[in-house]
Amino acid sequence: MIRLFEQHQIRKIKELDGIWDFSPEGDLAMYQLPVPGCWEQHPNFSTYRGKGTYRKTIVITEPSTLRLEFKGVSHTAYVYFDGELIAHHYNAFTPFSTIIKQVQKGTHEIKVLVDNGFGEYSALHIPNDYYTYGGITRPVSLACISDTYIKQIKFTPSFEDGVWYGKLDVVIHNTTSKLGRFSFVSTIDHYEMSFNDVEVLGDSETTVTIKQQFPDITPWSHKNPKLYSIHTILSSNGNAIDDLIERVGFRTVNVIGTKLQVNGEHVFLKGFNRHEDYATVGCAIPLPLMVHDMDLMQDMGVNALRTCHYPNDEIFLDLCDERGILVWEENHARGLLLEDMQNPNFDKQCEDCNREMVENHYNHPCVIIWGILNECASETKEGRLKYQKQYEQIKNMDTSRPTTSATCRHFTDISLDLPDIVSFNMYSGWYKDVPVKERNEEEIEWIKNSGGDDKPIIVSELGAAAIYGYRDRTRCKWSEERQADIIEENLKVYMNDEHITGVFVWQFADCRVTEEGPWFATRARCHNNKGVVDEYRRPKIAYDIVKNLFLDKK
Ligand code: ADA
Repeated sequence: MIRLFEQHQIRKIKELDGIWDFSPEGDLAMYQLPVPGCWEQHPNFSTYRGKGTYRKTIVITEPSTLRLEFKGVSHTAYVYFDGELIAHHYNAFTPFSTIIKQVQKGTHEIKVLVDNGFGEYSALHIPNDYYTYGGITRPVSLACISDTYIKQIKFTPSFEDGVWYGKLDVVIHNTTSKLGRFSFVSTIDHYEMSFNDVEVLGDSETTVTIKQQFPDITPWSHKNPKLYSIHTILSSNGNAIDDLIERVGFRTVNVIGTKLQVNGEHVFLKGFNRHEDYATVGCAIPLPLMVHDMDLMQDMGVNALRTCHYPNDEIFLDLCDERGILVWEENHARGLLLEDMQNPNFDKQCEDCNREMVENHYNHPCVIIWGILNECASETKEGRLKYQKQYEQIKNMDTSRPTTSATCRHFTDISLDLPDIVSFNMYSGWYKDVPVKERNEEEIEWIKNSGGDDKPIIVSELGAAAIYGYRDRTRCKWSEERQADIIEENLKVYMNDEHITGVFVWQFADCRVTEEGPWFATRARCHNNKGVVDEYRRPKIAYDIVKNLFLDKK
């Protein structure tokens, strides 16, 4: 499944989910692995870090132009079509696609060389407090497209002088060498947005922008997540040649002083940090387990989610759109020191991730905040310049959403003036036995005097670890009782502080961490054990503590 809704009625598309042949580097043995899937779920590869090759043959029934899209390959992919390299992509958490022209009728081979290794060539996937899995971990689709097709549409809602507007950008890609003239019609509810004469030069893209009023639509909100399908049909000489269906919502997100507003109303975000990680399937979480996670989080009374620390599978964002969950989606980075940020590949790999994240997830009404660079070197001058460059890149792509970054550079951060919202990670009671309330007051005072004054403030992480099933009446650290106590004390302080507009518990579920690097020493079971449920989604005592506090907070 690519999305929770059909995206085409004219374009012929099929999903390449299923069983692919797989062989690890240097091994002639052939395995059959599921796609999407992590190779770690096979007992021979549960800790395999390196390269492997996936293969699948396809049959094309007539000469075609093909569009091959991967929603996620972890973490580096080299894609070959009949032995010819047609695409390369770095980063497990963003999609990529490629056009294959003049494909003849017959049988063809798709081969994907996948690498989840660590090294200087990978600035973002590094040994870390989460696991970098290996495989074609998100869905794959193959479409037969017309030589000129709809590359993407972007829909930007706005509310001006009491009326809803929609700005539509339609990107048309002409893969032929000749200039072409086209028209398109986009329908959304009973409204039409059309353009009758679009000229697209050969081998180029043209973007057409239309803005119009939508007087009687229903806004999208947490309480009433009203979605609209927008169906765009591209025509040439009066014949429909391609189409694209997207789902959108009419909502605005604004920062007004210290307040975060959705549709002009102040919101207090109550949510979890959720890694894409599940005991038996790794990061390739299928829909039923995504829904299970969502049901558990909503049972605990969330209205928000932070996609720590990378862009999520778009199916999960579809689910957030449908359930009215307010999402802080962030680029891929966790805890990179300045020396990590000085990796020669860092800037480009971040730039690519930012672009792919915003371009592909732009239309989701659930995404209300773009986050970057969790706990990276924002206390350094060189690091600040990198933060500044990435905030600017994101704002150049999207001015409709505020930005933020979760810092842990307490009292030393020199970048708090850059984002729209200031966010900090705080583990009072776990890493440091400090009084939560007093420590929070110190933090807020420092933020206000360090560039964060008159901005909304979010506690982007708070929590403690507990080993599932470890009960101890001494309530010692690592017991479920102590985790519940620490989370309870922290939530009570932050949810009753007028300076704070949101909290994200770290974390929803226990997740696997890498054995490489220092993490094994402080991460029993090679897991980050700060979930309120374990990796099998078995609830700890903290589950009901969070549930009671979130449900009580109106
Ligand atoms: C940091 C980091 C998280 C996780 C957490 C922890 O705040 O952002 O990814 O590592 O600490 O568990 O200590």
